[in-house]
Amino acid sequence: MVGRIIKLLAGFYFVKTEDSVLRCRARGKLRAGAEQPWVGDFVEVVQLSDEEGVVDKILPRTNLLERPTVANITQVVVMASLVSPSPNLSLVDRVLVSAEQLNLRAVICFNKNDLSERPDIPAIYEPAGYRVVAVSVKFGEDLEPLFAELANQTSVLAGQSGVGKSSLIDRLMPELAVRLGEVSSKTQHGRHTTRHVELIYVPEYNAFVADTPGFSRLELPSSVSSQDISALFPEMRAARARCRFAYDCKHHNEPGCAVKTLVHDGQIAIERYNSYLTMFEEVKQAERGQYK
Ligand SMILES: Nc1nc2c(ncn2[C@@H]2O[C@H](COP(=O)(O)OP(=O)(O)OP(=O)(O)O)[C@@H](O)[C@H]2O)c(=O)[nH]1
Ligand SMILES: [Mg+2]
Ligand SMILES: [Zn+2]
Repeated sequence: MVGRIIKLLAGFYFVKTEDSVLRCRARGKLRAGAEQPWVGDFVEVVQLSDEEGVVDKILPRTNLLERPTVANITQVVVMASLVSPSPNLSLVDRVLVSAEQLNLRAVICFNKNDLSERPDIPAIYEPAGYRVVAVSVKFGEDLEPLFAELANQTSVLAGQSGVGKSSLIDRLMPELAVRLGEVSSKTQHGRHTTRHVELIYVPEYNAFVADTPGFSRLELPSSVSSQDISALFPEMRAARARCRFAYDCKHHNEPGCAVKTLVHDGQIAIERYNSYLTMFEEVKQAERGQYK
């Protein structure tokens, strides 16, 4: 029978089939490299008992997000908090670039709106066309537009530790009673910080949503090149063709740069432009290293 892997824990795959969740081992041939099953994979399982089975085959994947590692997703929900931890926009931009590289939709969710309202922050992302929501998960404020974005999708919640990813799952499925923790002032981690990727099915919205462990650093995918990186910023993508040096323009100090004109006119946020420059330099460095 066919099912979907919703959790990977201590070598066991938890596979949701139509009427139960089976605890499975994977066949030996499925344990390494591209053949390794991941959370989100649709698989063929052979049922052994009411609770157990064996993963026999991975069905073809549409995609595999590297970090957090989840297969067959349709969108990434980048989560950040407005306070405690303070928003790490560089991390937000990295997650967005990784999503663009896989051609995935992205939604940005700024949480803890109850502690501080920052109308300036969502505005940074609007020229790019991203859907941005500011919410308070804890007090249930402004969640409806976010839930509407989750409906009929397989979403991955991605972001720093303590931003409220598990709290959001808890709001979606109170009966699951996900364990949450206070953010420790020392480590900024929740006391019940999430350690495993878990895909949760929310029948009310016909939505799969993956809760994931927080992270504070993110390498760009190795497939991103310095020449292409500006195409992964949607608000820069179209302008590139109008630069005097077209696709050779680095949008740095070149004359006749259409991207810089948009930054100057406020149609590309300066924060996003600076993120672009930082990532460009980083990718360029890596490329130099490769050709030495
Ligand atoms: N004030 C406020 N606190 C919130 C809000 N949402 C979540 N929190 C608190 O933030 C802390 C961390 O929340 P979690 O949901 O565990 O964060 P997480 O993103 O899952 O963290 P990791 O699992 O470590 O990646 C908890 O103490 C929550 O109660 C909110 O909207 N407002
Ligand atoms: Mg969590
Ligand atoms: Zn340019």
